[in-house]
Amino acid sequence: MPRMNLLRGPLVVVLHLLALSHASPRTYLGKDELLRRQIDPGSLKSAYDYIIVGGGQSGLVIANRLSEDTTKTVLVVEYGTFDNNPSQVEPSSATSYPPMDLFNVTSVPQPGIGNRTGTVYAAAVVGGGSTINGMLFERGSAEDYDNWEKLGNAGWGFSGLLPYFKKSTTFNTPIDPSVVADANITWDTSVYGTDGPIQATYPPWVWPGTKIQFKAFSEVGVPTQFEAAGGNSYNAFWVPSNVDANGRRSYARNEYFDPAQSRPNLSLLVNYRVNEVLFSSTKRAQSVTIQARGTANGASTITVNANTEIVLCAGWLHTPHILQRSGVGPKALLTAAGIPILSDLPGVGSNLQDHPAAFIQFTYKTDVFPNPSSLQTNATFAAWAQQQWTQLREGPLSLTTGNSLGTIPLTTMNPTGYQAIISKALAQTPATYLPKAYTAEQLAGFVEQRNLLTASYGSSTNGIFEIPFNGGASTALCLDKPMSRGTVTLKTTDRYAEPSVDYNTNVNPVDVDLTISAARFYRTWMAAPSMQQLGPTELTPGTTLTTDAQLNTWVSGSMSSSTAHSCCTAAMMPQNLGGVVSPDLLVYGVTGLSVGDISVIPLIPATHTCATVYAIAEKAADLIKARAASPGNPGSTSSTTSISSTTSSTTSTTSSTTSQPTTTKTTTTTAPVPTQTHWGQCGGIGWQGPTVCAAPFTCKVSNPYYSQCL
Ligand SMILES: Cc1cc2nc3c(=O)[nH]c(=O)nc-3n(C[C@H](O)[C@H](O)[C@H](O)COP(=O)(O)OP(=O)(O)OC[C@H]3O[C@@H](n4cnc5c(N)ncnc54)[C@H](O)[C@@H]3O)c2cc1C
Ligand SMILES: *[C@@H]1O[C@H](CO)[C@@H](O)[C@H](O)[C@H]1NC(C)=O
Ligand SMILES: *[C@@H]1O[C@H](CO)[C@@H](O)[C@H](O)[C@H]1NC(C)=O
Ligand SMILES: *[C@@H]1O[C@H](CO)[C@@H](O)[C@H](O)[C@H]1NC(C)=O
Ligand SMILES: *[C@@H]1O[C@H](CO)[C@@H](O)[C@H](O)[C@H]1NC(C)=O
Ligand SMILES: CC(=O)N[C@H]1CO[C@H](CO)[C@@H](O)[C@@H]1O
Repeated sequence: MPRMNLLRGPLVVVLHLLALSHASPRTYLGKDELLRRQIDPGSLKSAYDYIIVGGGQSGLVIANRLSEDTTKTVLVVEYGTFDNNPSQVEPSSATSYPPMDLFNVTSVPQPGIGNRTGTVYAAAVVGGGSTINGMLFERGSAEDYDNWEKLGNAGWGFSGLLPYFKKSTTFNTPIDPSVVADANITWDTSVYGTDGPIQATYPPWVWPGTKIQFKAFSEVGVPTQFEAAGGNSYNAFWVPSNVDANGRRSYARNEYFDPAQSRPNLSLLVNYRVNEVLFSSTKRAQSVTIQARGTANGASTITVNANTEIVLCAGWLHTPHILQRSGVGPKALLTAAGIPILSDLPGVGSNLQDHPAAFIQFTYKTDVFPNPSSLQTNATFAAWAQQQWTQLREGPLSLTTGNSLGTIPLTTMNPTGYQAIISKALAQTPATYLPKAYTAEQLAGFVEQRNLLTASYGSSTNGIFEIPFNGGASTALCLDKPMSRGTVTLKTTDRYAEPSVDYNTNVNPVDVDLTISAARFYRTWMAAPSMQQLGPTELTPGTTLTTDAQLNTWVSGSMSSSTAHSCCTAAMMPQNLGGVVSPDLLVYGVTGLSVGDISVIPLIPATHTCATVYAIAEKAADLIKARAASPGNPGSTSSTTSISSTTSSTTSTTSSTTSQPTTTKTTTTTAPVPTQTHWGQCGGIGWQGPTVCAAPFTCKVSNPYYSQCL
């Protein structure tokens, strides 16, 4: 049992408060922090050595590292602004995403899941996804990254990335040894860095049911890893939260930007959108056009030059969108939009992957106390939990989205059927299930991916489905290695409107087979001997649904497209396989332009993506520094242009610049109301809540990780 300090007296409380104040090396949201280095557009310089497009998670990492060299000037242009709400660094923020920090986009109807649309998760705030995410700080398995290397990317396997995972992170000993001992939480500090910016640890609470679930996993062939972050994130394991010693969010803004913000050579401009990258006659990326947020299409833009390199970090949704607007993308699409083609790269905006998830519901007849439902059903317990948190920063409210995962190999989930699934995948004609626009090169690239994916389906050291658990009975079953591929496409009639997002969720029937395997395996887990003390009872799909056809119907009605892990839309792969960037992250067909964000991932890893994005960005910064230092670098001479305010009809600031006239159409996007509400479980944070709400309350689902009985 985790500690229940119900009898803890006032003296102990005071001592803890003292300890707390001594243990807080950082200041949060104080005067200095609010006076951010946020430059006025009027003080923009005509040129910077580096322009980073997007001050999200990866953009701030790269900005910090490049501005370590005091001879270099760095400008970051970010569409969002600062979120200074103190609640945004509290654990509870892991599960409530403020709409003001997100783009308002909904996917097109998804035929693979009953034509439902889905919420699109893309951050629009300084710090990007790291400012609003669930703080589950997980790395993929070694095989996930080794597959990237096998797709033609030397240096991007697990051993190549591990130094960057370490460089970005510090693991702190959990503050409550009794919780650690009781729950048998284990870790290996050697896979973490000792002075990396992002702080990670285990919060001082574990729901007692979690231990039973770990035991039950071991009874159905899923042993517990001692430490997953060293390349072993398959089977069952603990995952730290990216929080500091006081349980507060540790993220790109406070760990990478704040310490660097006083550097005179680093400038951040917020509330500006990068419209296009402009190129010289030799196709060297030369400048960006930027436009104040909230102004209509055709309003004035500013052109800022980059002497050395422009780095796209606008995320999976907008990095391909900006490339397409800039004339780098699929020829047919650009032609339809009237955009001159600089580099015909069909892969820009395709290869979209995420972890779609199906919601499976059980309930426990004889749950242990306390359990996640206790926060809803027991006012005394809820009051105690609140007191623990506000006075001691301990107890259940210290949890973010959760700290334990099962990431299950297919060979374990479906030992008698996995070979048939592999054979089915390999027998498919790839074009049947891929987006219609796929070229021969892209099809060849997909076949390479499929070979690696099917090998993973047969591997006992790589997970195919994630089962997050925290003592609750229900969960989201997350498909870690989908075969289906989606697209992000510029709207040809309005290139500044949000792009069209088509996940193509489950269009490949192999993905449905995998999900059915996961649902059946969940039943097996719930039937394990140790689980019987809890009395698990299935609610959905429901015990009467057993055949493939019946479960197929359930998957179609239950699955949703995204767990906010969208990626891979400017993939690092050879150009003749449909790739967009080379292993040094430079965009094919032009010079002086690179991508440093989650878009470059070729194959989605079986993990929540935040830690991986830190590693990618750290490695990107090293690659960018190295090429600037090498004598062979073509260098840069944006001699002619200086900053110039322009209107839509005169965006061309130099004759050598290929620019696209802006349209005069006003962008007014009214986001459709998402119809997809099949996420999460009811009542509580993360995966911890009960399944059913006691009358008169009903379940209100807010986002992938959060629902409430209201
Ligand atoms: C709601 C949510 C919950 C998540 N939960 C978890 C979790 O618990 N664990 C985990 O590991 N991962 C989680 N993730 C995933 C992880 O946070 C993201 O994969 C990661 O932050 C992506 O980083 P990025 O740098 O690629 O993009 P982002 O961090 O999204 O940065 C892109 C930035 O570019 C800006 N931008 C876009 N277009 C333009 C433009 N035209 N001009 C200027 N700026 C522009 C955006 O405003 C944004 O700030 C979650 C993500 C979300 C959104
Ligand atoms: C999304 O909508 C919210 C209002 O719900 C708004 O505050 C926010 O600015 C919008 N996001 C963007 C990127 O426009
Ligand atoms: C989805 O929409 C398509 C096209 O409108 C239609 O043919 C199909 O029957 C629909 N599927 C479902 C399950 O409603
Ligand atoms: C604790 O977990 C480790 C694996 O991480 C396992 O080897 C060990 O047996 C566990 N100890 C107990 C008491 O369960
Ligand atoms: C409610 O919580 C209190 C305090 O933790 C506990 O003593 C009591 O047994 C709980 N009641 C039920 C019905 O579980
Ligand atoms: C080019 C430039 O502006 N460099 C400055 C970067 O910041 C350092 C101090 O951190 C200054 O010394 C440099 O002059």
